Amino acid sequence: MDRRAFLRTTCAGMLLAGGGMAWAQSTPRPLPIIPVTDLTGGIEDRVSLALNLSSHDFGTGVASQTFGINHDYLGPVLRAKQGQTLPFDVTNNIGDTSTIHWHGLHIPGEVDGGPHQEVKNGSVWSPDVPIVQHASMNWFHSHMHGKTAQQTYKGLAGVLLVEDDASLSSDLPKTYGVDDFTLILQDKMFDGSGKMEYELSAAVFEDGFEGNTLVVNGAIAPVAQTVPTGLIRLRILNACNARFLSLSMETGPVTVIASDGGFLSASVEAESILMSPGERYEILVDMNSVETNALNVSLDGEGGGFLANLFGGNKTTTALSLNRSAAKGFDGAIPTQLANLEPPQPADAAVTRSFQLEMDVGADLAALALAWDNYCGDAGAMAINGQPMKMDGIDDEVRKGDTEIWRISVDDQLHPFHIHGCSFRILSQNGGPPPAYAAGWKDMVHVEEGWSEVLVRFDYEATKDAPYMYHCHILEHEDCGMMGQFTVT
Ligand SMILES: [Cu+2]
Repeated sequence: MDRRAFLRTTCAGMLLAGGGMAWAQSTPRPLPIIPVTDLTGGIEDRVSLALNLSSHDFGTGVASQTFGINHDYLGPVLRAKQGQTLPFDVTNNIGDTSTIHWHGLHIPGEVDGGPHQEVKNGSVWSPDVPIVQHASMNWFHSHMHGKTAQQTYKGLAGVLLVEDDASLSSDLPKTYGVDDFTLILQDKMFDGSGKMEYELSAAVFEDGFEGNTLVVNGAIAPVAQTVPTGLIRLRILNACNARFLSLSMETGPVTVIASDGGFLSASVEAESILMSPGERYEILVDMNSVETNALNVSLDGEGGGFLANLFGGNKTTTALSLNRSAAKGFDGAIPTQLANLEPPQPADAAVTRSFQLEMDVGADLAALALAWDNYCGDAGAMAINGQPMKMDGIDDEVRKGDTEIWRISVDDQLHPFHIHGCSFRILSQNGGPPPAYAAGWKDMVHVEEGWSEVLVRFDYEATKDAPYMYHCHILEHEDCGMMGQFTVT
């Protein structure tokens, strides 16, 4: 072992009993600023997204095999404006079939990028994607049936920021990379040599794949950023395969201004916010009165391991440190009014549907599920309403423009439920009201005890050839059959 490797092992990482290496660092590295493709000023050419085989050093000193979208790991931050149509050319060169789903966009099924819109290796998918909705933080990722988990984990994901006239003229920080930052949080597993690994067993399938190292924008945490005096805006995506992350600030509350589908009616202060895989929140950090602050991550509830493995037993660790410089930045105040958001009206619902998420189906069905291209490793199949995902079956038919109540319940464990093609409002979560920061526009809802209910309306078509999906966003559960599909006509 050479000296550098020795130092890395003793200072940066620590050996774990059960195999695998948790990497952390005592000195934060700079926050990687993901390059932005800003289309808000106009679109002249087609927008190219090239899915590539690549390699990337997360900070272990060793390159890991990855997928990237125009980059060596993850994709660019796309910034577009309401009213535009995005002419994408998605070129697949990863050596395997893939898809790119636009998570959070209100778009017809035929351009949704779900498992029916396969892009074969060596070919190009060219959807024209209309941006109809208001300002919101969305993302895109692989949705290849049976392979979503491994392809997304390897790097097929990116952020798509939608702006509108109100957000562009709002009194909020919006200078990208200066006072407005996009953070993609993920957990990774690295082997002893520092290479990213992904391995599944039946036991791993139960919880989904969980790494032991926190990564921010492709760099091992903690990372640090120097910021000007004033308000700082953090747009945060939990792009973990399976980890729920509890976020808090080193100093002061978490000031939330937006959830998955757009701005809250007013900013909400919370001691911490719980983010499932797939969720997005925007927060403001006031750097007027403090010289430093930090975004901390802890693991909520059960599941153990992660933080203990990662941080020498500490329950909380720093994802991002903010250090204030003398420079003057955004000097506005935290806004009190953000968006006009009426309370949801459940009385408008014409239909109520029930979805039971199931961790385990019988052996007969599990065998069938494999034939339907679900991937469960050594585990039995998972299902919704007794049926594992079946590509050539339609589970629900929704009438376009109808308001519906969807009631989601579980037989075990905490699951994050996602619906394509819409934003919804949470009526109840685990039998009670959602936290105030989750009371605005959402496309993800937590389901643990009892049930959760959402109020949803679909305004775009999804035919039987290009249906929408609903599924658990623990990606291994999704691949293993905890998914269904529906038409909107
Ligand atoms: Cu699940």
